[in-house]
Amino acid sequence: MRIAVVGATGMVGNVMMEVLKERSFPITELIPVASEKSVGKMIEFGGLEFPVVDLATAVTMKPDVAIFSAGGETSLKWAPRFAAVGTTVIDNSSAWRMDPDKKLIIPEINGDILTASDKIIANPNCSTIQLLMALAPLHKAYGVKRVVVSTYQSITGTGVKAVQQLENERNGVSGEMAYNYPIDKNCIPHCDSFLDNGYTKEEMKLTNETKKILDQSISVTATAVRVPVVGGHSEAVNVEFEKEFDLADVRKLLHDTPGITLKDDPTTNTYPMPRFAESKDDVFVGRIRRDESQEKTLNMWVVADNLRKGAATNAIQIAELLIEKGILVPMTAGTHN
Ligand code: 2RA
Repeated sequence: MRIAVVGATGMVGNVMMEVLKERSFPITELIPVASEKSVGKMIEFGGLEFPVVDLATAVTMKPDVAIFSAGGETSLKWAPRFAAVGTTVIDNSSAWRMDPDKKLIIPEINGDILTASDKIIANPNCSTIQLLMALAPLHKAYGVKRVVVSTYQSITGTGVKAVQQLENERNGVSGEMAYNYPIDKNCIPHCDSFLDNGYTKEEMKLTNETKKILDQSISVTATAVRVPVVGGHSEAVNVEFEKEFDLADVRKLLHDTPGITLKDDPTTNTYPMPRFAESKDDVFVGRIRRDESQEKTLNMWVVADNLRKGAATNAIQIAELLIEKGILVPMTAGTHN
């Protein structure tokens, strides 16, 4: 498979390469794509070295699949150009997520709707992926009616500049600011930009993407907060169901769901934490307890590495599913030289 990684030198791009290697994705040729300043740089992959190219060059190389993590503007402009030469695009930006003609996919939840006509496929937002991985099995069993979610989002969701800002602040060094305020010893209730309704884009992604992927009837209200953490995003989730539930059944359901690891035992101080989710692909669920203030409602705590299942791994799992379904096949047989 000839695969292009667009945004190869960025934080998610690097994780994508790691995950492709870890999962032995069937690659015959890697096409690392980045901005002009990185063109020509050699990227090691599977014992070989591949030169970074720019977008225009990458399109002419006709990759079988291109996984984008290079911002919405780049996706809007270049995804259609790759699709026009036969490439299947899996895009990690928000550009195509709410496009009515594009599919928004978490393989374990709605991967079965993919068809050969899907040439641009959207990867959901990281906080949506981990939330819905926990909600999907419960929705099937009890019908989710309403979700109230507060997120505690890692600075890695913002990128290298934010990680550098925290490091500088901890070392007492001044430097470029990724945020309007210090992030060290602070929480910033502002992820992405504000909208007219008083929510941020990040908060409305949770609402809109939940409706598109799981069920239009589900009500979601979110508060997205940036915290000085690097291992992953955490979410405090309050879920009201249509039907009554038994807590033991809920725990068993989550325990038995592929892609979910239950870490839930207050007697041994067992619960998920981002520090221990880092570099793992599962979504970790714990602190499951009935909401005693309202019937048919529970609270839970959901943690995942936002760069892996929240971005790179989910995108690569989509590509793997397309291969499994016989939808994604190499455009040119044999190895690419
Ligand atoms: C964030 N989910 O955490 C967004 C983008 N990765 O900032």
